[in-house]
Amino acid sequence: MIDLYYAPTPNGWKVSIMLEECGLDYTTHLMDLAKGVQFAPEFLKISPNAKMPAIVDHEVDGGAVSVFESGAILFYLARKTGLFMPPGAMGEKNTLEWLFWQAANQGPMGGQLSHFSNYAPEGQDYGLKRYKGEYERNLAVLERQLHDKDFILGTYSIADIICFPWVLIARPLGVSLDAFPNVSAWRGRIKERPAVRCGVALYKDSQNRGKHNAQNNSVLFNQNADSLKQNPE
Ligand SMILES: N[C@@H](CCC(=O)N[C@@H](CS)C(=O)NCC(=O)O)C(=O)O
Repeated sequence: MIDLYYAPTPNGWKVSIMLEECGLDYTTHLMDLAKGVQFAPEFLKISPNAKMPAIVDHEVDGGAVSVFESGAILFYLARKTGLFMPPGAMGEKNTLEWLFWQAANQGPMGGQLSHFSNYAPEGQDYGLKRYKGEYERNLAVLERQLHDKDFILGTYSIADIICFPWVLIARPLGVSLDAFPNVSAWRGRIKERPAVRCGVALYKDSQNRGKHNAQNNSVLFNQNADSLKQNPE
């Protein structure tokens, strides 16, 4: 059994999709991020960055294993199951490149674009323009990668699973995929997979959708070092 610490966001979907794709048994712990449950000392032992997704795998010889950061979780689960990663050292290397790319580029830029378009006070034109440009730049990277293949590494893998959720929400972020036909077709192929539909539907009713924003929630939107200092070991 795997414990999944989750909220229904693109970063959460990466892991719910993977668990569904692998057919693994899991128990979902829905996290109310707007209330600050991510800073609870028990959760920080699992996820020291105070963010979901995270998992605890209880099916390991010698005790439970916790994993934080979506890219690390997908890699761990691909290794555990032997699924959704091309074989061999080169397959692993190729996969890691895209996991790191997503976690260091597409994810943070998409996250900032989401912040400025959905949650920041009005009138943040520079932030909005910068992160829309960066989000689109990352779409262009994917567009080039997909010009001669159906999936990022040729066959469906955790490289696709990690990148898909931030492309799924392009329209709510105010970005059209018309200029990215390869990405648009890839998105459509992945969206139809039954496991992907299940993963994205998990606790859909609990999505934030702009309800909590920078003006009415100081837990999620005004964090600083003190957010973590309040809960020392
Ligand atoms: N790089 C992290 C990003 C995780 C992340 O940003 N999670 C957000 C929700 S999408 C979170 O837990 N936010 C709570 C907070 O910022 O306090 C990953 O890919 O796992």
